[in-house]
This record gives sequence, structure tokens and C-alpha cells, in this order.
Amino acid sequence: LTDELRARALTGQQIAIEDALRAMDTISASGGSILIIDTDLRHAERVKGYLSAEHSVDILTQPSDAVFQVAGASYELALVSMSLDDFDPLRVCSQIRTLDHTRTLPIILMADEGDKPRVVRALDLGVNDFISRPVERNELSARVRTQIRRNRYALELRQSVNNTMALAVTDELTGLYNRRYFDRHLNVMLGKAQEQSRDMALMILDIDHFKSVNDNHGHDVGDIVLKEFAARMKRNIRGVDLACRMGGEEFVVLMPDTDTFQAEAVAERVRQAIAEKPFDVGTARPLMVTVSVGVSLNETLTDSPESMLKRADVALYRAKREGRNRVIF
Ligand code: GH3
Ligand code: MG
Ligand code: MG
Ligand code: MG
Repeated sequence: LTDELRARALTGQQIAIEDALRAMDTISASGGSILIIDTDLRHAERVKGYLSAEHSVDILTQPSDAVFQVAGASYELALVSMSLDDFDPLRVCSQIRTLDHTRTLPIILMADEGDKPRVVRALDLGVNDFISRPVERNELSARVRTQIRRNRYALELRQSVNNTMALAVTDELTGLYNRRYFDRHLNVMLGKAQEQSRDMALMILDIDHFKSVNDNHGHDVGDIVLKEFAARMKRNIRGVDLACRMGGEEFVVLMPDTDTFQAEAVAERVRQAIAEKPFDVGTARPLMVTVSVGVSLNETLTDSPESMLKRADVALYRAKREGRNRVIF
């Protein structure tokens, strides 16, 4: 996503984020899944005893496996002892931090008085907190709860921001990209194509006599047709092609690295995929739908998004005039 889209998404959809912020108060800190990494099994068992009433706790006494164990399970917190026999606890922590799925896993160190200098270094490395030994039950419980709550909150917030940004570029009915996203994307992609002298094609698709679908069967059936149309179209373009709903019953597909010959093949395939089978929309008689397609290709080095769209639009208009259900360049 571009910075601009990010900014727009953030200002446009603040409600969702505010909801998530409010959720901070209600996020639970119990029922956590915790991994204790400690070579001293008796000590680990005691710490586990303090936590087991509220959380589910595993113990790992072989720190060499630490990274794999942490990576392989969905732990929400690691409690790492500063005394791990021959193993360097800081190394264990930095290994956890370098793995993709554990990069944000909260880590609390269990440290003796003499560990202070190394604990400070560990905090610099991104360890979240530490607790002094002998570990005290209430303090442990409080520190653990804080880390679990924070982490759950951060996950929820990230999820919410992602959803919000996705919404800002998505057409709700069809799940395709929306016009705003398309305009930006066309700009960027055409710029690149021109710079590198690569082909690019674009097609505008407009459903034929769509108004009569609405008139004869109602707006809801019209919406089902739009969804099914989008799905068939998606199945018949390539992974690299970008499909958008421009509005109403008009769609556009951007096809990078595509010459006239390939563009024709894709457009024809989509046209046939729409026309060949009736749309199942729950009506008594099968509903036949057709689409007209106008295609344009990038031409001169000074070609612009506007003129590419214009040429496709002129071609589309001709397709309509010449009888619909056809592809015109
Ligand atoms: P043509 O073959 O010339 O394209 O005819 P048409 O009927 O498809 O074109 P026209 O532009 O006259 O009608 C488009 C219709 O699409 C009118 C409008 O009510 C309908 N429409 C636009 N957006 C939506 C939508 O989101 N849902 C539904 N059900 N209908 C929509
Ligand atoms: Mg029309
Ligand atoms: Mg139409
Ligand atoms: Mg139209």
C-alpha cells in the first residue's frame, strides 16, 4: 500500500480503530499459553505451579530446542531463566526475536541479583520484562498478565488496522478492488511499463442490458449477478491481472506484460465464461447474461492512464453499438 492510501485508510476508517482501542479494557489476560525455558526442572515446576490455575504452561529444559518449540506452538509468552547451564539465555531470546512467527512473542526473564547487567542488555535486545528470583507468586502473576494482555491487544489492533486498510481499497459487493485503488494502480503500472518499454493492456467490461435484470427480477437478483459476474471474471483472468469494479455494472481489468494477442485471448475467455452458462440466481427461468468488452493497449511513450481508459471506453461503446456480447479493440 502506498503511504497515501495508508493515510486515507486511517483517516477514513477511524471508527474501527477506535473500537479496537476501546477493546483494551475488555481484553482478558487469563487462559494464556506459556512456555517456561529453564534447565532447572524443580524451579520450573514451582513457577509452573504458580501459573497453572490461570494459564496453560509447558516446560522446556533443553534450550537448544527452544526456537523450534516456540516456533511450532502458538505460545503467548516465554519465561526464560537467566541460568541455562551451558546455554546463553540472551542468545535464546535473540533467536526467538529473529523468527518470523515469534518476533513479537513477549519474553520475561527470571533473573538473580547478579544477573543485573545482562538483564539490562537483554532489555535492550527487546526482552519485555524481568522478574527477580526467588520468584514471588503475586508479582509473577501480575507481570505475566500484563504481557499477555498487551500482546493480545497489539494483535487485535494490528488485525483491525489491516481490515480497515483492506476495506478502503475493496468493493464491498464483489470483493474486487475499488475504483480508487485502480486509479492509483493504473498510474503506477503504466509508469513502469512505459519506463521499461513493456506491453500493458486494459479492458473495460460492461454487462449488457443490466438494467433489465434489475427491472425484471429486482435489485437483489441484480446484486447476485454482479457477484457471480465478478467471480467468473476472476477465474478467467491471470494471477497478475488486477480486477476492479469501477461502479455499477462496469468493471476493469489491468493486464501487465500483455500484448494485443494475449489481451484478445483473455477478453474472449471472460466473455465466453459469462455467456456460456446461465446465472443461477434462483429465478424460475435460467438467466442469461452477456458482457461487452473494450480493450486498449499502451501505445506511445507518452500514453496516459486517461487516454488508455478513453480508448477502451470508445471500443466498449462500439461493442455495444455493434450488437453487444463481443470484444472490440
Ligand atoms: P447496456 O447494455 O447499454 O450497458 O445497458 P445497461 O442496462 O446495462 O446499462 P445502464 O447504464 O442503462 O444500466 C445500468 C444499471 O445498473 C442501472 C442501475 O440501476 C444498475 N446498477 C448500478 N449499480 C448497481 C448495483 O450495485 N446493484 C444493482 N442491482 N444494480 C446496479
Ligand atoms: Mg450503460
Ligand atoms: Mg451495462
Ligand atoms: Mg454501464
